Amino acid sequence: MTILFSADGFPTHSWTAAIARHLPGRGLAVEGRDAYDPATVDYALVWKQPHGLFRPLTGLKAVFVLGAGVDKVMTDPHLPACPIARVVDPDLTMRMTGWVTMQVLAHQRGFRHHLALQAAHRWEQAEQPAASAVRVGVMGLGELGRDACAVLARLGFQVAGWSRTARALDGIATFSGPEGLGPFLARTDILVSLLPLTPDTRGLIDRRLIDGLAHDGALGGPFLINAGRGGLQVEADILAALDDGRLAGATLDVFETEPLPPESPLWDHPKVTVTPHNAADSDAEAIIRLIARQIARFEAGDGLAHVVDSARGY
Ligand code: NDP
Ligand code: OXD
Repeated sequence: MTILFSADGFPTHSWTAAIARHLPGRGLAVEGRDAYDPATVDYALVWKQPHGLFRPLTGLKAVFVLGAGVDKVMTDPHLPACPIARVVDPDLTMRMTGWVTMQVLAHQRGFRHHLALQAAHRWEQAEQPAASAVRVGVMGLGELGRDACAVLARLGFQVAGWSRTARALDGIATFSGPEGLGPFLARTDILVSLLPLTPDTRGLIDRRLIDGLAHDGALGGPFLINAGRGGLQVEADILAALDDGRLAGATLDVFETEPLPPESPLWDHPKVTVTPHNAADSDAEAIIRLIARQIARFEAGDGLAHVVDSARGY
């Protein structure tokens, strides 16, 4: 019985320590560090695994993705037949909601402008529209999008959401499908993307989408916040819209290429805030605790929660 851990870029020590604490008495192999017999691996814990990793794992019972987004796993040409479960955890959701709320408030309250005034030693009180005058639109009404909507609505924003299938949420205007996208964008001053990357969503945040946003709102122009995946956005279109004023600003946590290359114009753009794909950081303790609960359920015959639908790709 072996647990295989394959998460390039994760601090191995804290993750293997959490595995030892929450899944004691099981064999553990770290991909790239330990030798192991592939036939003995029953569970694989992965983040951005090398494609082909699953192929020799003939006894694999389940795959646990160490994050919420599964795009890298789902594009592996040799996906196993066993269930693939992803992270849905209050710790991750809370981290994302905190980041989204911080960025929405920063745009509504003109935070970048205040930093510039401070740097210039200037005491100036710029006008700030009320939250109730600002329309936030959240793309993706899943585990993360729904929580962000609820908190933003509690702060007084006019909140709407967009999803693939129709959803009803208390106090939130909802839109769905390709036909719902136009009306959703047309009432949005601050667009928040919390979508998964799938063949349907790749490149969605492009010139056409930006032009569909509200340009008559209380903030003087629309803002974009993307914490979904970099593959959702066309960076050349975002830069062009920032430069000619069709976008008033952007906060990006995810990029077409990660790490964001040092020469990217996004780094120095005066209207752009960059964070390094850590809107919701993966906490080893919280995630391994979740996976230990999942394995206990699975071994008791209760099946896994949060299994990825391979046809939908998320
Ligand atoms: P969920 O699977 O719970 O929700 C996904 C939402 O997106 C659903 O509402 C779904 O619609 C909607 N959706 C999917 N495809 C489409 C489409 N073609 N058109 C319209 N809506 C669509 O995911 P989570 O909320 O848990 O996570 C969302 C994403 O956030 C992850 O996939 C990941 O990429 C990203 N993420 C980023 C992190 C970061 O640190 N930057 C951290 C964690 C996650 P429906 O409701 O109809 O199914
Ligand atoms: C992600 C995550 O999907 O960190 O990006 O969970």
